[in-house]
Amino acid sequence: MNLNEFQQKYAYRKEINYDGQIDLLARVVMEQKERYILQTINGFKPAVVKGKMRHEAISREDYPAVGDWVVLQEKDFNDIVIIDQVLPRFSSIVRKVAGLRTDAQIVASNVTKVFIVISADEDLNERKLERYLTAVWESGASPHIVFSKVDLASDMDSIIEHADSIAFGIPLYKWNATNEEGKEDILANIHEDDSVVLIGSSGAGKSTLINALLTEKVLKTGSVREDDKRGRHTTTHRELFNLPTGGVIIDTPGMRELQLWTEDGDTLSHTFSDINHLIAECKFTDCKHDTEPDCAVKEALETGDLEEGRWNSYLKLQRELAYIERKQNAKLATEERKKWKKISMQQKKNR
Ligand SMILES: Nc1nc2c(ncn2[C@@H]2O[C@H](COP(=O)(O)OP(=O)(O)OP(=O)(O)O)[C@@H](O)[C@H]2O)c(=O)[nH]1
Ligand SMILES: [Zn+2]
Repeated sequence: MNLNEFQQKYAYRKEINYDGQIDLLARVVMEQKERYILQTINGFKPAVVKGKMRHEAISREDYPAVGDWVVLQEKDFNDIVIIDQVLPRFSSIVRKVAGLRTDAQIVASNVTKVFIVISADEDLNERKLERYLTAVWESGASPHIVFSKVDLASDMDSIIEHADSIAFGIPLYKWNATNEEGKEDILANIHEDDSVVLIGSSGAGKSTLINALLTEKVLKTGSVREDDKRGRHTTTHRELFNLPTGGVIIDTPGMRELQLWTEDGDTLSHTFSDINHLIAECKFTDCKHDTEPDCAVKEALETGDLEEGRWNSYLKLQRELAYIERKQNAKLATEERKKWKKISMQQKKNR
């Protein structure tokens, strides 16, 4: 990659707040026991953090994580490069590590979109979906839902309808690995500056989907070759993959363990299926739970069956969802305008 390409690809990304030397910028594509592989302007390079960073680190979060943008210590690097600083994270997927005190391990950072993969061959598990959604909102990324195995679904329409009722306008996709139907739809929503992760139950079809998105050329079993000091080749399993159509997919071992705590109901407290059930009991389907008669929510608030605080956090989540949706719509509108501008410019040229 030459400097210009590198600059095009990385330097103008909105989440990076960096105005230093562009060729010192790199991204962490793998981490293993404080040893890192970086994607640099000169290709993939092994790296370590500078001594000062190690001495000053208080928690695991102070160390680089896969997806991090880092600044290198010096320009002319050859063997092992030194990481001088980790740029502030735009979002992070965190796994709580049980120990003497709860430590947080960042399993992926600077993620823009999380695709929640759910198998369509079984009934939708509301609580599980809500937990996943909450985990994604907490990370700072925005959720997307992929229904996999649609070839095995008995009633796809009702699953979509059901999901829509829980996931309020979050983008939904249908994916069938047997004929790759739905792939273009998903790829069209992973843009040049997106960093995407997939979460979901074991067996939901995440690996299958990742492989399909990456295409045969970049199969995720593919590894990075790097030269060590003696010029020998060593191979390492990468955890950040460039999509041929732009954007990257991050798939770390920690992501796989994430599903364990997301599926364990105790670790997340803000799930709202009880409220969804209440709302279903309101007399009017478009009840605003304000002045309407026979409002199940107001009744539950009065009797204390529903806590005020819980209702407020539900409303907050809804506002966040609405905000993201508006943002997404605005982005779509901008893209649409750009497309039309391009077309009309071309037409002028052709005149
Ligand atoms: N019929 C059908 N089978 C699928 C589809 N997608 C995945 N599978 C199968 O489902 C099984 C599990 O898929 P994986 O991609 O390994 O699932 P995973 O989510 O990566 O699972 P973990 O690695 O355990 O987290 C495999 O046997 C796949 O071949 C699909 O769209 N249709
Ligand atoms: Zn109501």
